[in-house]
Parts: sequence; C-alpha cells; structure tokens
Amino acid sequence: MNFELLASMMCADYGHLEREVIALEQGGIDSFHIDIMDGRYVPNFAMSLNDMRYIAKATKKPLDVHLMIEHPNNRIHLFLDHLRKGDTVYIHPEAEYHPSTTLKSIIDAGMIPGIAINPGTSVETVMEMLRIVDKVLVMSVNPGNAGQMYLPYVGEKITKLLSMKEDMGFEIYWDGACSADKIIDFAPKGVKGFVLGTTLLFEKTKTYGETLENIRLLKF
Ligand code: S6P
Ligand code: MG
Repeated sequence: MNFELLASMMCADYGHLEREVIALEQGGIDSFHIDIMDGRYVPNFAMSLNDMRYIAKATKKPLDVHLMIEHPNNRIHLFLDHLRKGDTVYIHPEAEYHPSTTLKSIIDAGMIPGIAINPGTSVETVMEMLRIVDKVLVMSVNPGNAGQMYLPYVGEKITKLLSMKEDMGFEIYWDGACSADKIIDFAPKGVKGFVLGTTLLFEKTKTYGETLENIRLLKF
C-alpha cells in the first residue's frame, strides 16, 4: 500500500538532533514534520524558525512545515526563504484574516500549500480553500502538544474529506495520536500520509528503522 510516513520532530531528542535526523532518514522516513508554534495561536512553544533551518540543512528529504502561529502571512518569508521546492507549508485558516492570500504567498514561493483543520473546525468553513490547496492536514488532537488522546469525532470529518478529495484536488494527511490501527483503517480508504509522534515512533525500545518497517508491513 502506498502511503507516506512523516516524523513529528518536536518529539525527537533535541540533545542529538542531527543524529535523530540521520537515524530517521536511514530508517526510511518520507518527510520531516516541523511544528512551529508562537505561544498565542496554541498554548505552547515547540519548534521555531532556527530549528526548521537546522533540519532543512541536515536532510535532503522534504520538510512538512505546520505553522501554528497567528497571522502567518506577516512573517511567512522568514520560513519560505529557507525552504525548497517540494516542501509543504500548512497554515491554520482561523489564524489569518485572509487565509487565501497567505496560501498564494506559499504557492508563489514554489512550495506546496496546505491547510490544517482543527478538531473543532468543520469542513464547511474551509470549503473554498479546499480547491486552492494540495494538502489537508487533519488534526485528530487539538493543536499544541504531542502525546494527547485521539478525538474520535474527527473520523467522520475524514470520511467527508475523502469523498471530496478527487473532485477538489487535494490529498489528506493525518496529524495527532497516530497509531497502527488508524493507519490500517484509513490508509486503504485513501489517507495519503501519517504524522508519527510519541504514539508510534518516538521514545520506544525499537529503532526507527524497525518501527517504520513494521508499519510498512502492516496487514491491510
Ligand atoms: C500537535 C502537533 C502534532 C504533534 C503530533 C505528535 O500540535 O501538530 O504534529 O506533534 O501529534 O504525535 P503524538 O503521537 O505524540 O500525538
Ligand atoms: Mg503537527
């Protein structure tokens, strides 16, 4: 089955960040998910611009930048200037007065545009943007922290988005509390990628390579 696995780097060991990037890359990760927070849009500070720049230099794999910041368009070029074509940038539409202007900035810079949808945000409120973006990051936990519980009501929203993705031209990615049973359930239905954090990938006894191989060998 063809699906992507992304590492949520806010869960990595910051004391050995380069070693973490190398181990994940050698273990077969597809992309590095970078959770940028401002302490305002979400009640936490996880990664920031310099962390993203460091990881961008440490790997040739694509970056998946998840901006959990207010009014990202005000400072978007700080991020875009250090990214490469093929990297993805997600914004939260609620965090911006004119989200489609921000998405245009991302597109004009040559990056892949995406929106992140919070558990409490309905598909209807982001409908117009679904035609603009290439990727939709569905949050199955409230944004701000790793290690939270999966919110089951999000499943229905994913089903709705799956029925729209062909016509509107976007792919769906899963972010939050991703476990093997979610991949088994949603990859065959068409969810394209899964962000892996403490639930499945980090702080485990298995190596990253072993864990990622086990996921790819899951029985669907
Ligand atoms: C949450 C963030 C996510 C988390 C991820 C961690 O604000 O956007 O990317 O880092 O959910 O995974 P887990 O398995 O610890 O929930
Ligand atoms: Mg994230």
